[in-house]
Amino acid sequence: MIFSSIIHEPKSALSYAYDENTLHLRLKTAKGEVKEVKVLAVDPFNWIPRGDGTPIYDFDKSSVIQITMEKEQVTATHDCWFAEIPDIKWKRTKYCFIVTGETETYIIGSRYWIPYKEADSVLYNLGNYYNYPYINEEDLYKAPDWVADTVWYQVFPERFCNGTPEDGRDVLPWGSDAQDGYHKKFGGNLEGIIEKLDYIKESGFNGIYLNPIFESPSSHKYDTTDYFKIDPEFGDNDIFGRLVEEAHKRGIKVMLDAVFNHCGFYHPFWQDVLKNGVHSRYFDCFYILDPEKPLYSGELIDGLPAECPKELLNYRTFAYAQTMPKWNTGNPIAREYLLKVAAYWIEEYHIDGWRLDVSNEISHDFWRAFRKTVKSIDPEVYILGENWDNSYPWLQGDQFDGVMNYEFSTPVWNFFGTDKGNEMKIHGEEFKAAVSRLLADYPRHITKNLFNLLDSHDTERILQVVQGNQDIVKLAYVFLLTFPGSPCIYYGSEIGMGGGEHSNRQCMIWDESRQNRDLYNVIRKLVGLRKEKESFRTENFQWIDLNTSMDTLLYKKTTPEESLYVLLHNEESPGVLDLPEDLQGTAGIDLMTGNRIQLEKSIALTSYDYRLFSLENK
Ligand code: ARE
Repeated sequence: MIFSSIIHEPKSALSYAYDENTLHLRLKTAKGEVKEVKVLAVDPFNWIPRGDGTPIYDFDKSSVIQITMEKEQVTATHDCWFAEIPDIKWKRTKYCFIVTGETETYIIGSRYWIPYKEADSVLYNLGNYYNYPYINEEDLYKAPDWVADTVWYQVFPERFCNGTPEDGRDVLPWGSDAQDGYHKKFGGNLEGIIEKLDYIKESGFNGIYLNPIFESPSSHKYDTTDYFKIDPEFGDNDIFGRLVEEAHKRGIKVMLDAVFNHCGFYHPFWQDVLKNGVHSRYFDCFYILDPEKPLYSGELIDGLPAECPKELLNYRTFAYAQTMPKWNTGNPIAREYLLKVAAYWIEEYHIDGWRLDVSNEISHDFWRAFRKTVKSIDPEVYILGENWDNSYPWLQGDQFDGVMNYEFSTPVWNFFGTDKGNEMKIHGEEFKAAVSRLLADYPRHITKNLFNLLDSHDTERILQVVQGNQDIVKLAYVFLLTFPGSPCIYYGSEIGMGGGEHSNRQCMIWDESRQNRDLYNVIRKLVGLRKEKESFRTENFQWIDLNTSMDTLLYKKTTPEESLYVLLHNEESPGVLDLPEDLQGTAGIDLMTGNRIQLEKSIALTSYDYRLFSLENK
């Protein structure tokens, strides 16, 4: 048995309280090596008097629960086993694993891994059991219930819709520059978003994520001047209040972008530091490297400091952007100020979520204080981090409810992206393994609250990733909208807009004759099905092995009522696929057509084809 491959850790993604009475346990073993895993679980204080009049207590072996674990996922290297320990009413649990390989069985405990013996003294040696000491309610991860049922729409306000084109602002003609720069202004504003709320609603979205809208000199607004004021180019605070009201009337949640890692060059605290140096009361709100040196070198261009080599920077920033001085969130003045911002937009305007910019570079300590502030006002507010990597340290119930799941996006880009320019091109088996690892690396109740996306304002649009192939884009959206977690669609991608990393913020195309309405209708259908069917949303996801060399994948999502089967044929050439025997001859519904079907022995697939079947669970 390859012991070095066996992985388990209490109080991790492999051992966590699912709720106040339930423990989820996972064990990873070398792929293909283990035939069966059982978990023995017990209340560690379950002792009974020996009954011979002596004050001796024996461990009550009859209290031990024995559960055979299910093989939950298979990654590139490991089989991932899962078991749920229910009804832990006394909140304590000790446990160990009984692992059976081809020829041997071992007891896997917290201190020793020993050959299985019938001897009770070994099997019930609690000193070798793993310990989950106590399930405390206040430690539980708990996200708002509405998040898992939300399909988000990301809006980049400057480029979405100009609701007041006649107001005389100095902006470029709408859509006049396909290769738009990040600092050009086309006039998108809040009135425009209000005007398009019916479009957003009719498309099926029930949440909007707005990139920053507070006062700032740039078009992206990630360099904030005033956190309490809507940028005048976008409107004003009253118009924002109306936007939230109109969105809520339509059952649409509103999430804002909190840029708390840094502020903009013209933020008054930073301006005070530039003016008064070490004598400023805000000096320690930032990270100045050498107080004796000037704070920035070079002239101002269009009112902003030019880019300067990082060696010349005399304060910490986002990246090396001189216009983005990093907040010292450990400083009481800075912390109080930012928490006041967080509270203000919830209390005054009833927003439903905060997306946290550059969240992985701000201290856990600040985020714990942030969560306490936000949840004390409204526990239903969604806290979403912008972390680009595995984020379990932020998702243990004391900080974030979810993160932007770029860990989901990356294998999707690598699998559906074509070879051209895609140095990380992967095929079916690697894709399945990467997705399985995602599902095995987060607790199940976290997975369903992650924010899954194919693209955003920081990435190439999905159409660009797949070199303009609209059929492959459909496959990617089928996967996004049937995967566990809250999906988000980036404005314009639903109508087939493309664009690379520096041309992905174009003005929205509202002329339907220039939109890909076929793609839009497929996405709208899938969004509708997702909102209607639990099988689309459930975190119960299983790959089904197909004996094929094609990049054709089949997975199922199971609920008590039905099993959803999703087939993705990520191949340019048509193909004929033999279905697994247990599916042959079964009756179900083709969800894209609504027709009842009888599954045959094999199925003919066209280029970049897909199917969604629903089979009733008898
Ligand atoms: C602009 C240009 C950049 C240029 C930069 C120079 O777009 O090409 O290098 O100026 O200063 C905002 C604007 C950007 C602007 C930036 C700086 O939207 O247009 O860049 O400000 O002025 C990492 C961070 C992640 C960050 C991305 C951009 O981890 O937090 O980089 N994303 C947020 C916002 C951005 C915003 C900022 C931060 C700053 O979403 O829109 O930029 O407030 C890998 C790494 C990630 C990395 C990712 C993307 O996956 O793992 O850590 O994200 O690549 O680079």
